[in-house]
Amino acid sequence: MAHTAKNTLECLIFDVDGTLADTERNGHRLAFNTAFAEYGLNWHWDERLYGDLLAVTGGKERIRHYQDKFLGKRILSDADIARLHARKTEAYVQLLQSGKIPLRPGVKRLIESAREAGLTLAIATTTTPVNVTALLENTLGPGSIDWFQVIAAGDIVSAKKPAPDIYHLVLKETGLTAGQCLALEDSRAGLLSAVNAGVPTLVTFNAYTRQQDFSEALAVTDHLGEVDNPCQVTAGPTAQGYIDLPYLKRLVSMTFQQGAHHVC
Ligand code: XBP
Ligand code: MG
Repeated sequence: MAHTAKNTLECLIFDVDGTLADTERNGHRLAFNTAFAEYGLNWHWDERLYGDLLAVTGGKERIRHYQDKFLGKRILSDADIARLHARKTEAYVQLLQSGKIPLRPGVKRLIESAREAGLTLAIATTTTPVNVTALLENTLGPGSIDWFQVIAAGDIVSAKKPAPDIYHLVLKETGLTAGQCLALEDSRAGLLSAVNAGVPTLVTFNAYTRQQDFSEALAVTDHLGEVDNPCQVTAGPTAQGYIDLPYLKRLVSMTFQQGAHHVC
């Protein structure tokens, strides 16, 4: 017999890059360029090129893709890429420590209200684990990493987003079902990763991702909004200026306890 019970929200799963903060254009991109210059490579990823390169998730994978698809020759071995990427990570963490990359509107508010309500918090991201710690500690404060029950990040899974592996890992480690969770993502790759693990998803797009297809999302908005900085919901139920917990609970209650459907 078919299951028709509605799902109840127990956990928010946050993507990091582009969702918690606008980390790509003036964060990761600059750190890649710093590492390239230090390694004597005359590579420079401008804003536009970087937008194209974001189609590939993961920094090491992005460098490999750049030399294979854009330069058409293999200049760096995988070991060289790993060393270069380690330097990029250091440069990126330094940028975060300078405090120049703030959280996006509404992120702190939503995380704080989820904590007050006793919801589980988790992270599902492609980026390197130390980057997550540095972002959280430099925006939400020391110790904020401990607010998250699970931090699933980087090479912990072999297949990065859009593969669902990172979401499967979060579900396994929280012991929750996909329908008890809501993912917050900013990109098509992130959305596919979540929905292919069965996790209902809200998309907060940004300048790099606004044109992407988010048709599988329960709701799409330009950001989470604040009282004095209302968000614009472009798909899904309308919000009164900002996305709050009652709104997200409503979204999840629109879904039913049944198997995940797969989107390609
Ligand atoms: C984020 C990424 C990451 C960062 C770089 O994707 O693609 O690769 O750009 O991080 P998502 P690393 O937001 O979907 O998780 O260089 O540490 O890999
Ligand atoms: Mg993202």
